[in-house]
Amino acid sequence: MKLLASGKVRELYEVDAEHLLLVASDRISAYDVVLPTPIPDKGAVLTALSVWWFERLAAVQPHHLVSASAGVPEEMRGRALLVRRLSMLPVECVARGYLAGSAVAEYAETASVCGVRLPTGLRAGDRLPEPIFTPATKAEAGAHDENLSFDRVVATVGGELAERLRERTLAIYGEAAAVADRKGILLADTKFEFGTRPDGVLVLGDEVLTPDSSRFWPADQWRPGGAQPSYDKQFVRDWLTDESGWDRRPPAPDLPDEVVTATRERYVRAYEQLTGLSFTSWPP
Ligand code: Q0Z
Repeated sequence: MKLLASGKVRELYEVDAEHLLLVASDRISAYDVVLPTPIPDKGAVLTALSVWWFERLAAVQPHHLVSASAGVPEEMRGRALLVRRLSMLPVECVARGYLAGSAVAEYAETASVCGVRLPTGLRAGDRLPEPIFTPATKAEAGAHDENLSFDRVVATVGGELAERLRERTLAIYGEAAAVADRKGILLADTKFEFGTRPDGVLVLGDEVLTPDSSRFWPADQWRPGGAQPSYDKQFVRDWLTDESGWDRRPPAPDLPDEVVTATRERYVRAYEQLTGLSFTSWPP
């Protein structure tokens, strides 16, 4: 199969003119660096989560998923999705319900994020008065995504499509955040990518609502006023900053077995807590 693209932790292959294979690896990144130690089953857990969300959200939004079983090569089973090939829109569609990540610094400087005015006095980790659409560019490999004003999205894809992207992003976020809430998980923010089918229908693509595309916070540990513990990567970050002596320049050190095992557990628990399913039943 022809490799079309590779990211830090996943690959995209061409299957035929209408289909692609989206393959998630067990690689993990922290502080922008891919670590030398894989987390067993991470790719499968993220793939399983994406499938669960696509199926759960299908009534709200058409998606690109075709199959996680038929048409997936044996050696990739469980961590690859056969998807419909789309014409992707060059905008990362981010929804935020809480103040975190790149929004914290932008808010500190401008009292707004991507041109959306926010009340003064918010702290990192605070819930926003209502969820906001904060689009970003898709940066080239190695670079960081750059936040965009809504006007820049209009200039890129046109007014009608820009409005639809904002409306769809906030609708999907609202649905997903309500589902996560009921499971004791706050969906602080999430990133979607959309594309269009040849018939013009707007379709949700890529991976969705995974820990790599979203911030999940355990609701019972939410303490606004600073950075929140990450559901999945906190053991890795804590060990890298407090124990390893690493200076944050590549290469990163190998992770100890206890950190690997605890982190795998966190990914599996996130899947099981959100879906109510046992990960031992994956792949289908
Ligand atoms: C996704 C990405 C990477 C994995 C393009 N259904 C689709 N049709 C056309 N293109 C895409 C999709 Cl999902 C598409 N990406 C992001 C990059 C590894 C996914 F390097 N890029």
